[in-house]
Amino acid sequence: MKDQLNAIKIRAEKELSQVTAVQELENIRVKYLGKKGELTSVLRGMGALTAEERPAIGQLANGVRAFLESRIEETKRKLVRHERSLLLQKEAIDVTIPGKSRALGHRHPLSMVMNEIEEVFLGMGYEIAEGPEVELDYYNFEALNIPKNHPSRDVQDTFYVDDNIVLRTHTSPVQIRVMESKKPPIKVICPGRTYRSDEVDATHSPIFHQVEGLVVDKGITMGDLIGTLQVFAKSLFGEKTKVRLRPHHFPFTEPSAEVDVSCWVCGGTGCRVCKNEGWIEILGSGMVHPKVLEVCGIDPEVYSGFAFGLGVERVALGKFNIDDSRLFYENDIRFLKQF
Ligand code: 2NM
Repeated sequence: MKDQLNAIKIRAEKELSQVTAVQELENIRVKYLGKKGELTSVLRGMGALTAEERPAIGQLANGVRAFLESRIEETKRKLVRHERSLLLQKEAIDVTIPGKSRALGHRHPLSMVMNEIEEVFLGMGYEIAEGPEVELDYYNFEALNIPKNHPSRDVQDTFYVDDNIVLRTHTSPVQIRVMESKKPPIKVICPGRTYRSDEVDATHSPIFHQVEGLVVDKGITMGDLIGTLQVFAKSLFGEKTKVRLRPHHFPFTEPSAEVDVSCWVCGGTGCRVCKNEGWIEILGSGMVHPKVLEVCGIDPEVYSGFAFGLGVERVALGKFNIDDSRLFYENDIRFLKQF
């Protein structure tokens, strides 16, 4: 029996030294120390020993069991530690690897120009007004004193939804809505998308953008209009910029004028950008027609006002020296990245 116990000890020790996983270790424990284990069955056979043999063998057997239990515990600790360090290695994150940088976008060049224009007028105390892009014929034409036979009403120029509804051809209908809904003093600009049935080319698009301005109060004069346009032109094109008004005709203003600014490239001496004119046309303007004030419920004997309008694409083309407005709508990142 003594030999049996020593043999078990040697075999178990050898097996323990080769264990590589916690589960294998458990199998060994069951094999030797479990209910039906080898050591257990040897101990069961102790009843057959004589009273003299029993203490020595019992001591030896307990010693083997204690030895195996402690070796199993020790091996288990080693294995757990080893398995944990493997797992940590596998899951290690190298916090020193540089992060992926995200490409940051920016505003569209048309929005940049639009925002810049808005900032100038906000600085002069204007409010921003918005309105529907699908508009009643009444607000887009009728209230603006645009007669039934006016060419801008033709289907060649305007997108009709039905007889009474159009895609707005300018943002002026927003200003009619403002004048209808509030009393002077009125100081608003109306930025937004507008629609005309134009064939697409370098300077035309069926969708484009406008900013229109409107001031109505007692005693507003052409002088106020000119001063306002001067402040605006200098802010957008530089301090040296000059403004020039040429007589013109719009149904909704009287008198009306087209507005030129001195060329922002050559300063007025003449160059390729201004086609040797020294001046570049960017705005339409005038004193709001008495009939327009009247249909909005504003007494033209008491109040007067000025209005102006500009095309955002046109200003952006000039400001950024771009030769084709189709580039604004194609969303080609190589184009947009340049601004
Ligand atoms: C322009 C030129 C001149 C204009 C007039 C009005 C309103 F509503 F007051 F009658 N809004 N915008 C106007 C005047 C627009 O754009 C070239």
